[in-house]
Amino acid sequence: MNLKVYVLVTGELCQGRPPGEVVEATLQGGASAIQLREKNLSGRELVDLACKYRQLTKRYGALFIVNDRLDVALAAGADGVHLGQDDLPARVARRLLGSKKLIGVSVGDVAEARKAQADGADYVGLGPFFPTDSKADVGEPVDLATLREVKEAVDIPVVAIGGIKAENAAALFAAGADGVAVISAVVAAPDIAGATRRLLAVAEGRGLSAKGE
Ligand code: TZP
Ligand code: MG
Repeated sequence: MNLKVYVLVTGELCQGRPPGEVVEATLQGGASAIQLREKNLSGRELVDLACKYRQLTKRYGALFIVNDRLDVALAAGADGVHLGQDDLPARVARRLLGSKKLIGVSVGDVAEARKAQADGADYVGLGPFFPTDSKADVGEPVDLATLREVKEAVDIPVVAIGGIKAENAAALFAAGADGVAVISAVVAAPDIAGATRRLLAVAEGRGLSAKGE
């Protein structure tokens, strides 16, 4: 499961560009996973978009995860679903999805991470590490010490989230993050593929160069 550069795509944050084009551009830049994250679309709109993202991610060999909506994930043949602390419990989602689909759970501390793993999660998203405008009610900030503790506490991959960009991601990987999940650093970037390449370079320990390659 490659979650090194995990891009959450929310149409409203794509600066007027069609979300399908944004997904393709980030895949061209090397995104390893894409999440459909929409809070204001109808079920029908979500399924249409999810089927589009499914085709694109398949073509590029990337994972495809749907936020919140297990029904949409199943309808589109996504690889899995991502759930917050107030969504369907992971244990219930696991029962409904069976063993083959991925379940990600948002956590903010060690206790939530342990519970997510016990409930059948395949990875946790830990954050927010830095201030973000992309999510309201984002919860208490998480620090690098907590990241190290969560890495010790669970065996599943830990993906860092919240205000992450190429310039601040290295410390997270150094502290053990298996990946970084980003919205604005990629989907709002003027050069979406370039922004993705720069994050991938940091994830792979190649640092930042002028061209991000
Ligand atoms: N969960 C915690 S912070 C966050 C989510 C979905 C938003 C991340 O967005 P950005 O733009 O990368 O800060
Ligand atoms: Mg949610």
